[in-house]
Amino acid sequence: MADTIAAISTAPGEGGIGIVRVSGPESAGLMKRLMLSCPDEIEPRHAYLGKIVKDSSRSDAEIIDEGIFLYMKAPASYTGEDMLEIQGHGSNVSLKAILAAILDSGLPDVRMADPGEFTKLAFLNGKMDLSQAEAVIDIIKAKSDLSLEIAEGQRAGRLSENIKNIREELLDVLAEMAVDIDYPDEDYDDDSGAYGKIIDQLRWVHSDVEDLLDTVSIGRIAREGVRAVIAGKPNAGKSSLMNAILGEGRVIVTDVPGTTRDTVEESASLGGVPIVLVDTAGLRDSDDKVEKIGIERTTQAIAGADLVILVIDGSQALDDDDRKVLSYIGNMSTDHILVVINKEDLGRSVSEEAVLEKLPRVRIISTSLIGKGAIDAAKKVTEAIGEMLDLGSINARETNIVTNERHVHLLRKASVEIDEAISMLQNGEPIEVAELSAHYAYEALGKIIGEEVGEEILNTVFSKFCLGK
Ligand SMILES: Nc1nc2c(ncn2[C@@H]2O[C@H](COP(=O)(O)OP(=O)(O)OP(=O)(O)O)[C@@H](O)[C@H]2O)c(=O)[nH]1
Ligand SMILES: [Mg+2]
Repeated sequence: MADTIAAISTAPGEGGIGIVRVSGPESAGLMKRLMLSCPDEIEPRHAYLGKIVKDSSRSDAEIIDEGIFLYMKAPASYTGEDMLEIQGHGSNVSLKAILAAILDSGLPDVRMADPGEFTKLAFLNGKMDLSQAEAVIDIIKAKSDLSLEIAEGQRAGRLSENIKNIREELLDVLAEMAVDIDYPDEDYDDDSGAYGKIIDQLRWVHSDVEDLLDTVSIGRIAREGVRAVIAGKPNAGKSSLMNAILGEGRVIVTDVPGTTRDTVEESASLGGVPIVLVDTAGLRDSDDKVEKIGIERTTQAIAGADLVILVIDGSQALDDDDRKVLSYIGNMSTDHILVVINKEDLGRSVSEEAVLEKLPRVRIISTSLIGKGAIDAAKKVTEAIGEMLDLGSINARETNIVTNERHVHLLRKASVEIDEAISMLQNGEPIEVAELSAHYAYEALGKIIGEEVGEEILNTVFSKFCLGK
């Protein structure tokens, strides 16, 4: 018989309510043991209010808490097994006491759940496929509206459906290839050359896989956020800009050039899209030991940026330091550069033309980050970032966006194998080898939804879960 597993499912700490969850054949038995005056016939999905005790069979049963008992009968439950939820007050002490009462109940094979074990059971019992199970942890860990939207679509099975459709197309091609292997003499191909039709079909499948792979960069943004690095000469107003966007005095601002000596990271949301803002030490030639290290960190941050916001003090004509910074940024690989000509309130000594001369094709805005101007400036900058990265076009409600590293890896594998199958057929290699490649692609796609995955992969996937889910 299967084990009965139990865990505290709500987050540790104080809360209005807290939930202990149980799954397995002893669920009903545990309800009878822990609920004072529990009815003999328990109605599934009925909320019973009752006293929670260690052992209801004792006349002097000590009351731990009062709460709601909810019993769900297999297969109509999250895990597909019998389940019990005990909802008590959100106190660490009482929840631990309830869990201890379950584990010490003496009922057979009752044990503590492993992290993610409830969801693993749901997968093993066919309640959801693997990509849906993975979406459950993405929902729990979502840090922005966008990542939540993507995860919810995946949980609802939208990615799975997409993958299943691609696999079906591929299965059709595999069947045709098998016919060709079995009856090589039958010339049923059209005139477009041997295997013309099969090659066309494989191309369709390939482009479907590539469509999904095209979403990976947005997926990474949803997961990790856009990395926007604020760079520029000392005293240009970088930290002022960071504070303006965050709407708080997060970093120190002074009129001393070289105030910021280290990179400072902070997360924010741009219309639901996560963004990681990085304030940096001002770029200039320096002999100061600490400042030099800071500048080294600035250059590293710039190298890893999705977008660089270059802040220039517009009240003073460009000097050699400015020109150095402009050339430096101009040599970077990213085309996402936003130039902010700051200190507009002090008059304008830097023209857009002078900037464009060094940095053609960049977007330029001018700001004043002092006083009330800061709110306007922050708005201008965030709007420009949104437009530059085309964040408004992300439609996570209707399209699948691939965020999971495991899925990315498997999609890439499928793409490579299909590509290989196509070239083999084009080069007149035996169809058997091409079929093998197509078959590997089919397998790789299957692994996304959890077909043909081994215990090891399951363990890696579910070990990322928290206890009680
Ligand atoms: N007049 C005016 N002053 C500004 C503006 N933006 C920033 N300042 C001032 O310029 C000085 C430097 O601002 P910071 O934000 O610390 O500049 P920074 O680029 O972070 O400087 P470092 O950390 O030294 O590299 C401060 O005294 C700010 O108040 C602006 O738009 N107008
Ligand atoms: Mg600063």
